[in-house]
Amino acid sequence: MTNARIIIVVFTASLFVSRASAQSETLADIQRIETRMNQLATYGANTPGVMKRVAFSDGDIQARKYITGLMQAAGLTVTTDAAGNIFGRKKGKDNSLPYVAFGSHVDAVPNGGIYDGDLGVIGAIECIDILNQNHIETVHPLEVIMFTDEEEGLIGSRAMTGHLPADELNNKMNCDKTLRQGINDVGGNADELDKAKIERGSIAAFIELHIEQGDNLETGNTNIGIVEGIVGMKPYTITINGKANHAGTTPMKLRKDALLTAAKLIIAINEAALSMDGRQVATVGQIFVTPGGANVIPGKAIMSLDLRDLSAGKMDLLFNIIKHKADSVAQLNGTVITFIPKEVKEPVKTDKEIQLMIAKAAEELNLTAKYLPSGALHDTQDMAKLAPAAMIFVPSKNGISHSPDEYTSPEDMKNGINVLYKTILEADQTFK
Ligand code: HGY
Ligand code: MN
Ligand code: MN
Repeated sequence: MTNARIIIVVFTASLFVSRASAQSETLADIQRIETRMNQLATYGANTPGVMKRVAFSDGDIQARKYITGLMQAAGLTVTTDAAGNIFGRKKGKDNSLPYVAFGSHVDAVPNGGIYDGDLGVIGAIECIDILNQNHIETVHPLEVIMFTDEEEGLIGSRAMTGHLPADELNNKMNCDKTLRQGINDVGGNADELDKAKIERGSIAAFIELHIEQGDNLETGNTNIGIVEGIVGMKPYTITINGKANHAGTTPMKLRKDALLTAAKLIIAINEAALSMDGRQVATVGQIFVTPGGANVIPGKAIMSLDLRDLSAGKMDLLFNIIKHKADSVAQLNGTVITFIPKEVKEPVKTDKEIQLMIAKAAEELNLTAKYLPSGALHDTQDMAKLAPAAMIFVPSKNGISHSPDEYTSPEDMKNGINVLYKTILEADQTFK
């Protein structure tokens, strides 16, 4: 047989072997993913597809039990830390090495959707199942993390970084419990939060799969988002003190109407955010008015303020514009406006090396990918304080999230999980 023919035979054989091994590699199982996502979605939903699983609620506690069962069935050793974070761990060849970690959260906003966070937790467990099916033992030990109460201030991941101050434990949460009660109800120990703190170096790399919660991927017809940065957030509680009085006998010019001031301030906040170039955002999501009688001029209003941008300086500038406008509104209305700052979340750049791993994984899977920032907060921004960290996004239909209309297709979920799986393997080979 001539040399040329031998080369062709060898080349064809090697092609066959590589294609066969590629085909023999098990990847994400859409049926299993959908079954688990649909089961998880039943916990805390009073009507199908409408999520009420706020942290520490009965639905959250049921969801935690379900996820713990899936972790155990995948052969993971499951533990809960003092903040109620759940860890599913799998040994590697060298357990002296730090963990390659991945995960997300299952708590939801009131009346939210069924993909925000859930996909990252179900996807993480799916990756463990795929590793088991492929009989792969990684070099590093692996750690699936399900964080406590991501939606009300990155509670669990902040506890892991030691930034959950004890004075927050008395805060009332969406489930109507104090944070202390909630943490204790889900198996944590609010009096020993310091034990939840982990040191930099105990995790080699952290990756989170998440829905985009925006429409960049869908409008760009792109399969995968490689998150280059996560916005920071400057949250405030705004109190407005006026004077409650009779709605019928108080002349318009003598009123100190707290709700009128709030209304004008909300418009001023919106105008301030629109007045600057860039992607900064400002939101008033909550407002409480007292005394609340239809025939009583509102004496007090309390509202939330959520400022976000990739630049901390931009957020400061936006706040100063808002504060200036608030001073003139208060003066005009004879009311007093106070801004109470809450825990600031710094903007975070994700790890470039893991970004490249995500890009490589997408390419290997013949998926399109693009770099983009995250306008939503994520536990990844806390994990980035502890280890190289990055995020994988998949498309959200019409860019909708924090709403019962939130939707991500099974194909997009499968793509995201396969990219997560290959990124985990690459991180295992790369990080020491
Ligand atoms: O509010 C957020 O950005 C996130 O979804 N918790
Ligand atoms: Mn989320
Ligand atoms: Mn969310």
